[in-house]
Amino acid sequence: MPILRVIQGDITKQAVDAIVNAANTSLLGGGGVDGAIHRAAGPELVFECRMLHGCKTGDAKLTRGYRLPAPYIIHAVGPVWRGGAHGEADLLASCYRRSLEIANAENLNSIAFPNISTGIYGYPKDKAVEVAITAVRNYLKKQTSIQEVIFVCFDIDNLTLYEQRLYSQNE
Ligand code: AR6
Repeated sequence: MPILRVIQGDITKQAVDAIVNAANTSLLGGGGVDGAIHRAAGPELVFECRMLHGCKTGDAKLTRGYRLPAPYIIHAVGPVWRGGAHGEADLLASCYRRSLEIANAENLNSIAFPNISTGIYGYPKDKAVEVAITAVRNYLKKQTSIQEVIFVCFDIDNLTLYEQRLYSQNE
């Protein structure tokens, strides 16, 4: 059974096979974790992103990691929170599932996720943690190359929510 872990930190520093970016549909960079990833990966990243012609909400696309310790970046586009009745939970779950599918297709072993949509896109953190962990656990029931999934929390609120949710029901 693959390992699920939570840590507090900066996802750009993680030495895993792929880090996931919380991108927007243009894939051309932005603020938050997206800005941090583009700064750390270097200017080559946006050149590769330009060739991808954007990405739909709920989907994800792969690039190289350039100057990051991680060799790959999976750019996922989370939903903007609009009250919860606009398919937000399905779209957020789809981000996690598609990212894992892409990692598996590349035969990767380890992947690190940020807390997609819980910053600028305003998804309530307590609701997002449920969607994220459920989607990842459901995906990992299948045969997959992935051995380790790390949830990298930047803020203490998310860290606390993930620790409660993962370590109270994991064992
Ligand atoms: N490492 C890990 N997590 C981080 C880091 C980091 N270096 N920096 C921020 N976070 P956000 P969204 C956390 O706003 O809500 C961009 O402009 C942060 O605390 O980055 O999906 C894109 O281009 C929060 O928990 O992404 C889009 O336009 C989480 O990352 C839009 O923001 C996500 O916050 C996407 O909004």
